[in-house]
Amino acid sequence: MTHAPHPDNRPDDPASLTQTGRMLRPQTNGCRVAHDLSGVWSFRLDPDDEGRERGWCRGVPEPVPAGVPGSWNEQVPGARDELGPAWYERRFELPPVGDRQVGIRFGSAVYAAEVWLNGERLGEHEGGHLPFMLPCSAALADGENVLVVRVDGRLGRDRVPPGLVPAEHTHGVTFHPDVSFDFFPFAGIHRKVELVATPWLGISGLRLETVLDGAGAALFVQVEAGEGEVTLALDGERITSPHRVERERLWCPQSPRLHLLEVELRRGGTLVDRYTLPVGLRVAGVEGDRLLLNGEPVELRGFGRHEDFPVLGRGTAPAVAARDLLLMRQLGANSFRTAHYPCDEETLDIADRLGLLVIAETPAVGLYFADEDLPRRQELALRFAAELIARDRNRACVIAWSVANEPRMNYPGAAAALGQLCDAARALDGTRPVGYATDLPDSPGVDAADVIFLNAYPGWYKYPARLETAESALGEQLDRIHGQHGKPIVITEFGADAIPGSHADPPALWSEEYQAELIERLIRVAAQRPFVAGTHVWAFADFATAQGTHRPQSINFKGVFTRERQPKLAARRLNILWRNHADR
Ligand code: GCB
Repeated sequence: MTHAPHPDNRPDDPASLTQTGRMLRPQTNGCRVAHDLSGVWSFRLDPDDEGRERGWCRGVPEPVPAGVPGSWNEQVPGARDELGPAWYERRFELPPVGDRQVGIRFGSAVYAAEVWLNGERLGEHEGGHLPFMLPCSAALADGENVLVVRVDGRLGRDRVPPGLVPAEHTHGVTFHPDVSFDFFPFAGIHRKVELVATPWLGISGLRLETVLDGAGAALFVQVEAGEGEVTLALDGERITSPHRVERERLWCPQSPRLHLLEVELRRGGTLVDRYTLPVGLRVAGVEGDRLLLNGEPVELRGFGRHEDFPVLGRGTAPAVAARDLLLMRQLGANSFRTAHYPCDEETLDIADRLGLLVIAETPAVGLYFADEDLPRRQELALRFAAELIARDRNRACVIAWSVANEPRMNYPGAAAALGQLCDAARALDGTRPVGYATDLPDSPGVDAADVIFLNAYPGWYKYPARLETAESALGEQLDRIHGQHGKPIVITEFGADAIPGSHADPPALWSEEYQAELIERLIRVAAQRPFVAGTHVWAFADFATAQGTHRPQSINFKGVFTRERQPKLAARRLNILWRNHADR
């Protein structure tokens, strides 16, 4: 265990708080305050981008009310296709923070945010779906405070995920707004905003690692903190690092045990800081062509899941996350992928509690490798992977990183760029397998992954309406990939659109029967192959897309549940297939 002062952790160093915010999620206890600023904010679109010039950073004129968290697109009438910039304002009285360093932490603002407090610029952050903290002690007023945020959700080739991408680097479909990915580019403040007060020179970082060790495991705890004495307790008992635990105490889908880790920092006998964390102890890895959990082969059964719900857009709500993950468990699923970006932290809290195994994906969907702006996109993809790993590295539920989804491989630099992303993730966290979801498993670059995440649509985009051909095509593809690489394969996407209420006998494209039948047949093909370590149906629920002629009602209907979370036939079918698994 180390508890040397973190070099960045100096009272007047803004970087220290930013770093702390990334690594330690806010909490309220006797030493720390996390004051939730969610609620009704003031909002105004700024399509001409004149707000800066007009001084809106001191207060937004003629606003409308808007809920945070939430996207503005389905919330504010008329704003559906507007991607900003837009301005948000929230006034608050300073809660009793005492003599602590204070920052404002955003769970996610899509795509870029610039923040002012009482007219003073606090900073900015690029990239959605990942938290950032801006120190604000010096700008705080004792009474009322005016927090203003400019959010820019516009698309660009120099952003990740990229937008306005030339057609030769997309799947060849045209959307409005002009995205190269298949989900609506919702914009806004999508997750909690918190005013966070932490002790000066307190606990700034925590890193956990569980290692199998004979009949049990050893938990290593590394604490970064200011000067002083650090103590650890697990479930109320003092421990030191490494700490041995028996096998029955390990976390797994059948038994998602969480233990309460308490870290305390004392100076001269006085308690200075305290941080608590529910932790699951488990080990994820790959051996040969098997994916392992706690040293045993594990099979992932589940879905790709978007954060998407009517009116909220991509704004998160714990009730929606709880319903989704409870439904997954009820069906017999044990896993999901956070497609195509990191999911909300409260969703991961639920996954930890329910024993769901998560493939955590970065926002790097639709990467392409043409020269224009390439260094910028790669820099962002690397940065976002690092931010994701910093946020989620101590999570039991997260068992693998996916560093991209369906990168276009038609440029010579593609394989090297993917290799660099995988290596970077492994260098930051050597405790989990790394991969990227690909629809092009025969391209160079695949070897950079520890697990092959395969997106495949036989029976839909390929061989539509031909169920038997779809089965044999998937079988051949799996055997070929396995023969070439000898690695475990998780089928991270397969499925078919089913318009809710559309029925056909015999099964036909777009009907609930066809979707159910195709999913069942392909799962059976995978089940015959022990090197297939998982099947994730695309998708858990229907979700909004941009407008395009191939997306009726601007919805991707590959959900097993509707967008409102009502079951289609496929849900029943999956339940029959999955209900007898021991780790339900
Ligand atoms: C894919 C993409 C996913 C799409 C899906 C589809 O391969 O990864 O984002 O939504 O196909 O339904 O076309």
